[in-house]
Amino acid sequence: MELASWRLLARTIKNADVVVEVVDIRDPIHTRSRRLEQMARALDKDLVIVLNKADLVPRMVADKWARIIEGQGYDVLYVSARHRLGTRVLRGYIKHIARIKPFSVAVVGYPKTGKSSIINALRGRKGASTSPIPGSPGYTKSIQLLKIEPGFYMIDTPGVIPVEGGWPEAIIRGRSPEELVDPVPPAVALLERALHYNPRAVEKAYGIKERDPYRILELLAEKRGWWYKKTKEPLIEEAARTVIRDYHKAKLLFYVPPEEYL
Ligand SMILES: Nc1nc2c(ncn2[C@@H]2O[C@H](COP(=O)(O)OP(=O)(O)OP(=O)(O)O)[C@@H](O)[C@H]2O)c(=O)[nH]1
Ligand SMILES: [Mg+2]
Repeated sequence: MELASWRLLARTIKNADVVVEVVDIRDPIHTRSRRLEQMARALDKDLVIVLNKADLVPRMVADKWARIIEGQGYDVLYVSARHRLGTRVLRGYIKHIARIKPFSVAVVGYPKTGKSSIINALRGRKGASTSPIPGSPGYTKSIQLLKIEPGFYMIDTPGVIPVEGGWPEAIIRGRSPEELVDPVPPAVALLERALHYNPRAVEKAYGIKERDPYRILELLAEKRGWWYKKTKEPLIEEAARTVIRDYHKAKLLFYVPPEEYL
């Protein structure tokens, strides 16, 4: 999977008038990039942090996250690109801080936070390609300039690298499941986290009541009919990749409560 290099991002930010960092509101702590934020500051650019996928959390949770990050001295808005919620406000907000015309906005952030979707929502039509799972066809591979309206341009960028951190952080930050040599440990860590934050997440997604992550993978493989041909044991690797994909598709749904941060 091709991601943006820090050098390319620095160049893109340098050439832009405003920087929008897109964050996944399900887990803002792990999908914010301090390095990107520092880069924007060092280059003296106006930065707006956009918490996306607000349709996946209760309104109160979205409000709280916005207030926490605002309290750290950032401009913050939350939106749902999918439901076009808050996108008109975002559009006005960017125009307000850009002041001059023409201007361009660099849209940056970790993979799969919804950068391309936000650009499409602001445009009112497609243009930037999108995809649900890291590395699946449709992810942004190179920077692309898109017109929102006359004099208002947005620059779509690939997800930032490196997608670092242990499990399950790297998954949450958009590491491609296809790139994992062994998807089981990250899926186990992700399931643990899911059950911790939403005890009913697994039952809702798969109709499985079990709470042991490894056992959940076995049951899911059995349910879907995934077996090793020779040994007839459940193919848990396939179940593990499914769990990871389902986090990205928000079929396996949980979010980190803002109280966690305070
Ligand atoms: N529920 C929900 N899903 C969203 C929202 N915005 C984007 N998505 C979904 O998130 C996935 C990733 O969206 P993209 O716009 O491709 O994300 P991206 O940040 O451009 O991804 P890369 O180009 O791979 O870095 C897609 O499946 C979108 O449909 C949203 O507001 N709510
Ligand atoms: Mg994209």
